[in-house]
Formats: sequence, structure tokens, C-alpha cells
Amino acid sequence: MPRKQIAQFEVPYLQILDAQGQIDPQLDPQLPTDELLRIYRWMVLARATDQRMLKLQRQGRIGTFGPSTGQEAISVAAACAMGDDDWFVGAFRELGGRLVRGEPLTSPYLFYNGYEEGNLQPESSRQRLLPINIIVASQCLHAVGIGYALKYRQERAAAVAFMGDGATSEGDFHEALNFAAVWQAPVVFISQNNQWAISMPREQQTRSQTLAQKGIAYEMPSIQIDGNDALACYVAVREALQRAYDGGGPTFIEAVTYRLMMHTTADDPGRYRTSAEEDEWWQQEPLGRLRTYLTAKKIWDDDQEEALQTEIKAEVDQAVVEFEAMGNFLPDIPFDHVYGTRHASIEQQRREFLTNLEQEAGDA
Ligand SMILES: Cc1ncc(C[n+]2csc(CCOP(=O)(O)OP(=O)(O)O)c2C)c(N)n1
Ligand SMILES: [Mg+2]
Repeated sequence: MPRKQIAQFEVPYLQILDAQGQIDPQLDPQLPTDELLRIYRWMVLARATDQRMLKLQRQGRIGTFGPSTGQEAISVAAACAMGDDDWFVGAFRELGGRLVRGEPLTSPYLFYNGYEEGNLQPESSRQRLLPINIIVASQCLHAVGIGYALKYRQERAAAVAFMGDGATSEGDFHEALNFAAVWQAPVVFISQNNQWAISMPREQQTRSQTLAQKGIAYEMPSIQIDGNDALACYVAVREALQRAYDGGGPTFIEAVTYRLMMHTTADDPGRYRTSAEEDEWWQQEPLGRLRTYLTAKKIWDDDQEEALQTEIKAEVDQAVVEFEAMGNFLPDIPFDHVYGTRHASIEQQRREFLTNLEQEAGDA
């Protein structure tokens, strides 16, 4: 019997707006002006918040955090494409998307100052926004659980899970994709391939030619997109959501982007990568190209840009003032949220924690 091919796979790629801000007219999704400007505004707010946080961290006014500068397009566009009933399941580099989803502007400052209050959504909210998740790739499994529940309850909604490139080498990631595909759960997996997992370059972290092909291995529609192109991000997520709502199961999206800043403020990328590489990626960052496009389309101009920058600076200033005036944080808040309901052994740990805290305060 001759040897033969029994399967072949292709990895599609989508870019709509190139690095110079030129649109491919064939692929133009013709988004309404207010939607385009909404996406742009959130991206600008995310950048301004990120850069302010960096300054506050350097001044000792907040703790360690992972900047998202350069990666605004994917989480913002995804959140703008999502419906109110969808679930946003993030990792730790989706500041813009979280803000779109309704996270208060004071929350990132609180959270990165060590206050769990900055990671809680108001009880009454319908934001369907999960807390920041630091355990690499574990949120992929949370998303599949949510997606499976949505399907079971016959809700027309999906879970959107964000992760990095490094996350695709974790066991949790593979279990999540396998389960989602087998159960045809309505989940959109978005890997933000920012080329680095701390100091580990993408090529040393996985041998796969693309990350998108990892989704194909589990038999789900998978695509690689330009993750710095807000339009491609929006279109790819919208298509994936539509498929999920229609019972077509999960999708995997590899969004190619770049971590322009350090991994966290505790990291120094100068020790493992060149500034030439960073400069090259600065040329492709997402805000500038979207602004160029909006300007060419004559729905944006320099006066509007100046007004927006002033408005956003005031908004960020105000959030910092509010955050720094907050107080009376309860040290044992994290114990409230380990389970959905109170649990005896957790309550025991809470008591021990508070007793120790009192003793330490006494000793001090
Ligand atoms: C399970 C687990 N292992 C290790 C870490 C430490 N850690 C935090 S972020 C990170 C790298 C993640 O890289 P990637 O998935 O590419 O996301 P990025 O930080 O680039 O957004 C590591 C190893 C962790 N938080 N969780
Ligand atoms: Mg990464």
C-alpha cells in the first residue's frame, strides 16, 4: 500500500490596516465612525493609564506591574467586539480591554498597590469580567468552564480568553483547547504573541512555526492576525464570536504584537534584547497607525487629537487623586473570594492570618 497524505492544514493570516495606516479596501469592515472612534479612544486611555502607572511605580506610589504599552489593539478591539453577555477572561496584560469592559479607572492603581479591591467588580455589575489572573494559562481552563456552562444553559454568549505566547507551552492551555474543541464550547482563545515570555524569546519557547497551528491541532478554526491592527483584531474576534453563538464551537486567534516595555517593572529588557529590535516594533505600534487611518478618512484631525489628549490626561489625573485618597482597606478581603460561598477551612485561615497580623503589629 503506498504512503499517502491523509490530512493537510493551512494557517490563514489577516491584516487589514498595515503599519503605515493604509487600509486594504477589499477587507475594510466598514465600521461606523463612532465605533472606530470608540476603539481609538479606549486605546489612547489605556496607553495613558499604562504610562502613568509606570511613573507612579518609579516614584514608589504603586507596586510592580506588567505594562501593556504596544498591545492595546487586541484587548480593546476584542472588548469592543464583545457583547454584554460575553465573558472577558483575562491574564494580566489586557488593561485596555478591562477598561472597555467597565473596570473603574482607579482599579489598576489599587490592584498594583496590593489592594484586592482593585480586582473586584461591583456585586451588582453585569460586566462579566474575571479578575486579573497571574497563573500563566490557568485562565484558559476557567474560560472553557464558563463556555461549557453557557452552552449547557443555552445562553447565546461566549467566553473570550486572553493569554500570552508563553502560555501556549503550558499544560493548562492544551487541556483547555482540547476540552473546548471536544465539547464545542463557545470560547474564543486569543494568544497575544508579544514575542517574549519574560526573557525567553518566542523561538526558544516553542518550535511551532506559528502559534495558530496549535489550535488546528485540536480541530478548531485558527488564524494568525496582525495584533497591532485594531481592525483585523475586531474582525477576527467578531467572526469567532459569531461562530461561537451559532453553535460552531471554539476559535483560536494568534495576535502578533510586541511587548514594547519591560515584562514587569521588576525586569530590565536591556539585559536580553536590543534597542534596535524595540525601535523596529515601535514603527508598528497600534495607536499611530489607527490615528493615521482615521485622519486619512477625515474623521479625525489634530485639534480633535489635542482635545482628546487633554481630556484623557484630566481623566487619568482624577483617577490618581481618587485612588490616593482611598483608605481603610481590609487586609482579609482575598479570603472572601476563594470560593463563591464561605468555606470553614478558609475561615480558619482567615482567623489565623488576622491573629498573626495583630501580633506582628504588636511586635512592631
Ligand atoms: C504557571 C506559572 N508559571 C510561571 C509564572 C511566572 N511568569 C509570570 S508571567 C510569565 C511569562 C508569561 O509569558 P507570556 O505567556 O508570553 O505572557 P506575557 O508576559 O508576554 O504577556 C511567567 C513565566 C506564572 N505566573 N505562572
Ligand atoms: Mg509573551
